[in-house]
Amino acid sequence: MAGRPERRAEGAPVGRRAVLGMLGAGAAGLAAAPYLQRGWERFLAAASEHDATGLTGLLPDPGGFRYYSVVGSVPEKDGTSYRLRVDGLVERPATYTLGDLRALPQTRVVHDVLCTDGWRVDRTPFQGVKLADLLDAAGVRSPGAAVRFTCFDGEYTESLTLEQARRSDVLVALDMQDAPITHAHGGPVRLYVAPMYFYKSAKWLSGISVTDTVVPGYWEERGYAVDGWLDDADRQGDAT
Ligand SMILES: Nc1nc2c(c(=O)[nH]1)N[C@H]1C(S)=C(S)[C@@H](COP(=O)(O)O)O[C@H]1N2
Ligand SMILES: [Mo]
Repeated sequence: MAGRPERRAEGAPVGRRAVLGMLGAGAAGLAAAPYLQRGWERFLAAASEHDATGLTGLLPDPGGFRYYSVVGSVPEKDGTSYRLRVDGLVERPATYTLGDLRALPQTRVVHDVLCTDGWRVDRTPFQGVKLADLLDAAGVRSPGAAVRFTCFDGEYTESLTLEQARRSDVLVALDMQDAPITHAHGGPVRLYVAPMYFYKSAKWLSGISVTDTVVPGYWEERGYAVDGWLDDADRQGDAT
């Protein structure tokens, strides 16, 4: 879909159950809820993205992942051009290169990945720097209570409370399935929030800003729950 989804009218919250219910209705449900439709990544054939075409099964779908982007094209960043900015309500704002992030202690988390669209990839390893470590290095200052994430696609945003952000299964991820994260999957650096639906895991991460309140992210402004907990969220990802 080329266009951006319509923005929902204010004051009409849609709970996660309601959203999942609509998604459960499949293509018909989506057609009835245009604001939930995706901006599918255009560099892949539209057919590979859309079960409604019936072609998905004919196309390679390595590892069971789909590729999502809310914009048509995203610049590629590498070890030379990539930067991650940490700022907002912190004592020590910082800018990290990919090399800086690789040099920090790495944590590996294995958890099931679930998208609200219904697909899942079980036991997926992600590895990178604990978000908590970057927040500690920056020194959160009062009245910091939440974290806002921005992306170098220029559109997508996400958010977590500070408490959620400090969980040990929330990573600034550099590797996925034990290899550097590819551009299509949000590389070189994406967020990985293991205990929540995959929409919380912002791809192409470029900014981490500490804020005083939770600022709803891209899909959250369009009806998704701000707290994207999986049903088994209590089970932390196994750090190895
Ligand atoms: N920047 C950005 N991050 C994003 C998205 C997106 O469109 N843009 N989609 C989200 C959704 S809904 C899902 S399911 C996952 C998909 O990740 P993948 O494309 O690596 O499978 O990324 C999440 N992070
Ligand atoms: Mo998703």
